[in-house]
Amino acid sequence: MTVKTRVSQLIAAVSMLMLLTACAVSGTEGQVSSDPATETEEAVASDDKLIEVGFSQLGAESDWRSAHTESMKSQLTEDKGFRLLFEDAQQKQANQIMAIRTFIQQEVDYIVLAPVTETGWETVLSEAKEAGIPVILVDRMVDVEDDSLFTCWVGSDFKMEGMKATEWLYQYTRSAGIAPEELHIVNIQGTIGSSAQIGRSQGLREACENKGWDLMQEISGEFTQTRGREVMSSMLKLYSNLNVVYCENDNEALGAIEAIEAAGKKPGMDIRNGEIMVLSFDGMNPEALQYCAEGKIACIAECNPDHGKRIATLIHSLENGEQVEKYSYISEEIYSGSRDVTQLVLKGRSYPVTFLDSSEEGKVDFVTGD
Ligand code: GZL
Repeated sequence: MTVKTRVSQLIAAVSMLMLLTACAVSGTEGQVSSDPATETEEAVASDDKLIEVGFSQLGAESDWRSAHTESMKSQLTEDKGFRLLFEDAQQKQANQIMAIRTFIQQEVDYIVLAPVTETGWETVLSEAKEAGIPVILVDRMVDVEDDSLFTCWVGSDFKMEGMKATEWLYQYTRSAGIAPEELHIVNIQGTIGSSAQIGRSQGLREACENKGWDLMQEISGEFTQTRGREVMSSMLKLYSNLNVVYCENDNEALGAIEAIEAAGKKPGMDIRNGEIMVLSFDGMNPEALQYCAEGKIACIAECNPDHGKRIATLIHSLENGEQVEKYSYISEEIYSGSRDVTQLVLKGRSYPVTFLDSSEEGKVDFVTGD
């Protein structure tokens, strides 16, 4: 190999090295950059098009929560114009507050918060407001004096969910000729202080007050199957006359059913013959839906986790300078395997019951009443 050849090879290698270095610096690997400055501006410009959203999700405690996270992640995507920064707080408010402060330091365009409980948010939401970052609440609510601390909220009417479940119980027991004083109820509550627990518990308390039902005890199952099983086991030991358990989500209901069966009792609709009626919320867990179709769970008040599309639309509207609704309620059904109750009328509005059929093992058909 002549010296000349080696030199020309060396020059070619050095030139390629310089070219690659120029590309790597401007962040445009693989594209030949004629002018690094222009490339950088273009690179920054394309990044600028993405709306940066910091989302503090409260945890991963239930099937509903997993579905909710999936709904948000499937909509806040780059092809829809978003860069999503996701933080799971493992059901600890301190972790959510830390996440929000990090989002503020990162100067995100929007903060989305699914608050684990309603109180204790004034300080950190004021910091976001001072930083000029709009906060959108999703799922649960915060209890603040100044509602300018959040731009808008998307979620469920939890008290209405409780009213649906208890109205279904009232209609069912009336059609079965079961007197109000025959019902002896325990409430396995969700995370104490969360909007879902507050609303659902309120719905039950008012129904017991108005209908003359015996509400023997309220105790938190923390929205988990394990805790639901543990507290139900204790309730069965405490109350021999327990015949209705109101579970504030499906995971607790599955746990309660495990405890009922472990105690040699039967979950079902025939409370006159010793069965224990299970009421539940969410409708996201396949096993719970199957149980509802079979009558092991008497009814499920749906809680719709599909907030992602609504949140994405709200953010795009805000980006366009449009006014948005402060509160957006998501529509929800009531499910049962029993056809004894076909519709509920609450606050002047009719809610048809959606019947669940389990024609083949593991498959549930949703049959709308109308
Ligand atoms: C309801 C949501 C509740 C669900 C539970 O919107 O906050 O939290 O009902 C979940 O399953 O854990």
